[in-house]
Amino acid sequence: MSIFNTGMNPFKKTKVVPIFYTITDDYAKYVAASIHSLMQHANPKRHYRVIIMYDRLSLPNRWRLRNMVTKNVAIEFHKMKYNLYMQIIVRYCAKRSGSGDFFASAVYYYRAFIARLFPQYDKGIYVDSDTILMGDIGKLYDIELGEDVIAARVDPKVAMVPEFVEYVEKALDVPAKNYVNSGVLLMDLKKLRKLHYITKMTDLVKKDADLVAPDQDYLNVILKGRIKHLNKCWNLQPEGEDPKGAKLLHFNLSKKPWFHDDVTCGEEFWKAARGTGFYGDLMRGKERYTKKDSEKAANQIKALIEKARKLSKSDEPVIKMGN
Ligand SMILES: [Mn+2]
Repeated sequence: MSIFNTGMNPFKKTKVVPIFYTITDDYAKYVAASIHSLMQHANPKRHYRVIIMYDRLSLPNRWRLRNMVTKNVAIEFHKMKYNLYMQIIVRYCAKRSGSGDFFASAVYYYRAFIARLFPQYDKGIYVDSDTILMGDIGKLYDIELGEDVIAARVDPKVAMVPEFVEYVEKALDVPAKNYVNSGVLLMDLKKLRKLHYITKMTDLVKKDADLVAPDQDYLNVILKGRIKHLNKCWNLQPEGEDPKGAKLLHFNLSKKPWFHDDVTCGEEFWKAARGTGFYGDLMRGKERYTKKDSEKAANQIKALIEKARKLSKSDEPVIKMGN
């Protein structure tokens, strides 16, 4: 039978699906669970490549992660270099950290470099480490972006907190109904390159504005009007949402299942973690987690809300795209 009468493009399906994670040593044990869940739901007929962008990831941890490789899911590492763009970001992060702002860490910005650092790919997926796959990530990759530059889910945490709604609308000039969460991104890397995304972002970073979720705020401002909205099943945040039909769980801005017992869908995390070499580390981490740590995490979220409240008082947007 000819390949031309199957109604499908036979070449498209054989394309490797690139999935990017960005981590430091602290995240290795969580990303292992996410990658394991990805492997368990991968289509055996397709090929996937997990690319871990990192800084300060020990050799033993790289070994342990690399050992997870399967027949159709490759694992690669990419060490971040401190080029001029990174220097701008690191300087900004150093200045902003210590203000209860746990987002002011350079690792959050690595996803912005994917298009520039990986010219061999035209399309790619970025996934946060605090996630568990419940379906085949290849299906996310197959979503057509059309004219849009990326696809992401409208951030459900924003609608839950009036201070956040006010913040994104006033301080960022982005309608709350359009503001997306950057924890799961389907990216047209060609378009991001053409846009010079990284230059645009560092130009904004240089303005040194105080922000609630910097990398995510920049993404929303720079790509305003050019973001396709993903179905919530691809970034389902179990705390306060019905997890039925979820293809990807994201433990975003909530109690983490690796620290707490009473987390919705927490068992899915532990199920995935059990198949990795990090299970013992995770158990020990949970045992060591104290009430004080838990209070600290809750206070960080409170501090973010307070910051959002303050910043939304400004008459002008806090950041704007320069002309
Ligand atoms: Mn996250």
